Amino acid sequence: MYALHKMRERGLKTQAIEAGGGVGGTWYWNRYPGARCDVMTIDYSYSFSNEIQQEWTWTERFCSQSEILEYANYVARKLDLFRDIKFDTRASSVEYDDAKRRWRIETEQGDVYDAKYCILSTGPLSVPKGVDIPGADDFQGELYLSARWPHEKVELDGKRIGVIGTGSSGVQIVSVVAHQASHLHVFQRTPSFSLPMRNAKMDPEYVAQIKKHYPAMREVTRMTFSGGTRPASSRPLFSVPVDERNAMLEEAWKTAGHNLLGIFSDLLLYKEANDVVADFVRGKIGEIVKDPDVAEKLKPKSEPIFARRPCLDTNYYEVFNKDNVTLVDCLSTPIERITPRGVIVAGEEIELDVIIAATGFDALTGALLSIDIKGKQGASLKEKWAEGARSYLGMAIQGFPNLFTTAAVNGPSALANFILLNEQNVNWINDLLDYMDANGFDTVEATEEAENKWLDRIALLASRSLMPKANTWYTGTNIPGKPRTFPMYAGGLGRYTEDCQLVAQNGYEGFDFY
Ligand code: N01
Repeated sequence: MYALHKMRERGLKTQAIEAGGGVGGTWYWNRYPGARCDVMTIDYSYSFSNEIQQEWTWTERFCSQSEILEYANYVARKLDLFRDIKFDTRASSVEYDDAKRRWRIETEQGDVYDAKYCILSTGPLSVPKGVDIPGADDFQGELYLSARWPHEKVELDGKRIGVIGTGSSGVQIVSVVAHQASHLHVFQRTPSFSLPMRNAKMDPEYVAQIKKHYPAMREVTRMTFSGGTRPASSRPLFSVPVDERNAMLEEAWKTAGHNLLGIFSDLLLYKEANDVVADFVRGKIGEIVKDPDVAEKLKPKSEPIFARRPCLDTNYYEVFNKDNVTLVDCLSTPIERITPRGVIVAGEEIELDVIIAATGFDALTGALLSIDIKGKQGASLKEKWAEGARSYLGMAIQGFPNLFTTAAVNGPSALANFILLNEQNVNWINDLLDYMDANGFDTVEATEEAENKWLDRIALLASRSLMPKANTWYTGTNIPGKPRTFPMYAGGLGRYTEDCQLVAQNGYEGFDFY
């Protein structure tokens, strides 16, 4: 949406193509019960227009999907974006014409567009993995994918429900549908670390403070690691005396679980420090869940905490104390198959009226590779990325001139506040186009050398982090056959922004212009 606005502002003729039936992306598709953002709304909102940030008022600290979708629609109306967006339209191929030096974009609906520049803002989590369990098509009850939740109301009250998957989506769904189902079976393969969200209504005085100081606050947050107001510390965990450290952990748990990530500096760098926080959270699970056997199964043990994206919940662990909730440990007893009536585990059929699959996404590269993208001399992106994504700054790809990606795989992507990252990317691309106009260039292309150096930088940053150690959508291991890589920039939004600024200051080094 911001790319469309910015490109229109510079006087270009623009056309946006959108697969969904409305704006909002993730928040258009993921309408499942309990869907809510795990970044605070004062951060997860546009900063480029002070008018927008003054006019709009969030009602909660962490907002619901419906409110974020409302916000997206408000921004689209405010900027008059709708007239340039073609909805229900999915790009099928994007091909470079070497002779014309233009992009030919075809859609599944049969449209053909011809463009000098093409910006791909397809998102890191937009291609659902689906249900890769035998028999899924035979199920005669209702089967819903969290990421393709129906627009009409789904009646869940009093039904026998099974939720498959316990990542962020599954955890949010379970926390809500446990109170609706006659019985809920939670099919958990790898347990997630989930932290208390401590959501709350926004206090009007607080809102007034934020609005008064918003522009200055944004200047600071866009140069932080996460791109938000979450605390960050320079203190390594073991530098803090044990009593003080424990008090800090307790305080974070009590006030806002996501603060646990920021109160020490080395949790993603040093396994022993990470273990202390992981043990603390495992201890909390043990305190909350009354049945020790269930508690033990809910405790994540295979990955460092925060190496997978942590979930934020409202009373997730608490629902396992309810008589109508059963945890099925799919690590010891995997789902064998789905039948017309339910799910078979350990040779026994669990009868269900509704199955909700929150099984994740072909993340980071999935959406780009679902389009047949061909660059110079017909070279295909799929082939170029066969061993993993390769781009420069996460915004430009060698061999694909005048094609840009935003908040994409080789940038901070889903590790940063997605809205501010998108703004940074779009502004940077806009400045690059200014530079081209000022110097009479028509075409820009990343060099292979720049791409290699950038990938070395990503690898170096990743090598210092515990994140690549986990099996997760970060590393692509959730999709069978996908190469295992850690393709995101792990240095934080602020440092990434500085890297991009340096490239611009050095005359857009790493790019060829012609
Ligand atoms: O997906 P996931 P998600 N049988 O990949 C399980 C963002 N997000 O949609 O780990 C049984 O994390 C799988 O098990 P395993 C956020 O960035 C944000 O929940 O492969 N289980 C795992 O438990 C998040 O990280 C928000 O062993 C199967 C689960 O399905 C990202 O989206 C809310 C299975 C998938 O978890 C993705 O989250 C929601 C099978 N065959 C999402 N296949 C907020 O802002 C998969 N699983 C709060």
